[in-house]
Amino acid sequence: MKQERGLHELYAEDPERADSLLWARVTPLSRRGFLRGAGLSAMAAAVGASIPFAEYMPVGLIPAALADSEQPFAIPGKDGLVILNDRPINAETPAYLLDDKVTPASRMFVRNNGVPPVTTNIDPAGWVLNIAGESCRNPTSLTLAELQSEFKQHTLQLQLECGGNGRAEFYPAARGNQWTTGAIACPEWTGVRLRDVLHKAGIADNAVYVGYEGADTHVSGDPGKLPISRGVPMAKALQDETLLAFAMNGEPVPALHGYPLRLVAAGWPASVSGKWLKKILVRDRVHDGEKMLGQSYRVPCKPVAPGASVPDEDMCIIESMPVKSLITSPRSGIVHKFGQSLPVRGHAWAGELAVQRVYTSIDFGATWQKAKLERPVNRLAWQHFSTTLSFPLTGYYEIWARAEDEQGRSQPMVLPGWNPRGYLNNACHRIAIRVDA
Ligand SMILES: Nc1nc2c(c(=O)[nH]1)N[C@H]1C(S)=C(S)[C@@H](COP(=O)(O)O)O[C@H]1N2
Ligand SMILES: [Mo]
Repeated sequence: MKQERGLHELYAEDPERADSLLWARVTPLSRRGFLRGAGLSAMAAAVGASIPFAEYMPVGLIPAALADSEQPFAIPGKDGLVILNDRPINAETPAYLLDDKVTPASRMFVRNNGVPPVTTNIDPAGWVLNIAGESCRNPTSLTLAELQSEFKQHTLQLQLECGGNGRAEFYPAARGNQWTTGAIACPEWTGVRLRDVLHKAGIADNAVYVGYEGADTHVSGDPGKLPISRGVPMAKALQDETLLAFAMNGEPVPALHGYPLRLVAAGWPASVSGKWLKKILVRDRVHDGEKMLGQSYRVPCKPVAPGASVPDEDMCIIESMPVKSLITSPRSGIVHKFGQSLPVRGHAWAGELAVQRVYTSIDFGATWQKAKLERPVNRLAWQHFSTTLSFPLTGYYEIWARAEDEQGRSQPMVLPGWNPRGYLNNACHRIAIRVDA
C-alpha cells in the first residue's frame, strides 16, 4: 500500500476502504484480522510507537481509537490541539485556547502539505536562501547570517489563516482537512523585508509574481515532486509587512512552523507563507508551482450552486482573506449563573483590511450589540473585541459574533458561497451557553 494520506483522513473519507487497506481479514467477512505489513507501519507511525500485540488488534479498532479520545496522537509542545490528519500532520486549535493576544507557539495550528525536513542538527546561520527566477536580475544566495546582518530587521504581529479554515461546515462537503475554526494564529514575527532582499537581487521590469520553494518533501517520497510552491503578485511581495522571518515570539521559528526561515505574507491564505524557505523565484508570469494551478487555493470567479463542478479556467486565485471573528472566552458549552453578567472576548481580522466593527448577538442574530474593538498593533494583525452580556431568562443560548471590515463588508450569519474545495468560510462564530438558576 502506498500511503499518501494519513489514517485520520482515510478513515474520515471512507472507513471501509481504510479498513481494507490496513487489515487483512482471516476470512473475507470476519471481524478478526491482522494488520498488513504496510498497515502495521502506518499504524505504528500514527501512534508514534511499535504495537507489541498488533496481531491481536481486532478489525475496526482503529476508527474507535481515533474517535474515542480528543487527543488520539499528541504533537509534542501542542497540548490541546485537535489533530485532523497525521500524514501530513495537520492540527487545529480550539477557540478557547486562542485567547492570548499574541498566539504562543504551543497554540499555533499546524498545516503541512508534505513531510517537514529534519532540522534538528542544522546550523541555522549557514541556512542558504536562493533568489532566482526569469525576472531576477542578479540571482543571489544569502545565508541566514547574511540576511540577519545585511538587512534591517522588523518585528510585527501578523495573522496567518489557512484558506481552508472553516471547511468542515460546507455542504456538500469538500475534500481535505476538515478545519472547524482553529486554523488561525497571530504570533509576533521578526525578520527582514522581502522587498529589501528582492531589491538587492534586482527585479526586472517584467516581474509579475514571486514564488517560494521550501525544504519539505512530497508525501509520496518522490524527490521530483514538491509538496507546495505558491506565491504572491509583486505588489504583495513588496509590502512593508511581507517578511522573511527567522523568529516567532522572540525565539527561533519552531520546527513545525518553518525553522529556520519562513515567508510571512499575512492576510492572504497562509499557504503563500512558505515554511523552511530555500528559494524565492521572481517570475515573469503568475507563479505556476505546486498548488497554484487547477482547483487548489482557488474559488469560482463567479458564484456557483452548491455541489457544482467548476472548470479550472473559471477558478480564480484567492488573494486577501475575508473578514472574520472568533470568540475565545468563554469556552463553548459552559454553564453560566443566571443574574450575573458574562464577559465575552475574542479577535477579529479582515485579510488585507482592518476591522471597523464587531457585534454580538444572543438571539440567533435577531438583534446585535456593538462590542468594544481595539485597533490592531500594526497592519495585518488581528484586533481584540470585548463585551459584557446578560441573559433575560434561564435556558440555552448561543453567542454569535459578527465582524465588519473597513469597507463595510460583514461576515455572513450562516455560510458564504459554496466552492468546490471549501475555502473562505467566514460565517459568524457561534458558541453555546446554558444559563442556569
Ligand atoms: N514549505 C511549506 N510551506 C507551507 C506549507 C507547507 O506544507 N510547506 N503549508 C502552507 C499552508 S497551506 C499553511 S495554512 C501554512 C501553515 O503554517 P503553520 O503550519 O506554521 O501554521 O503554511 C504554509 N506554508
Ligand atoms: Mo493552508
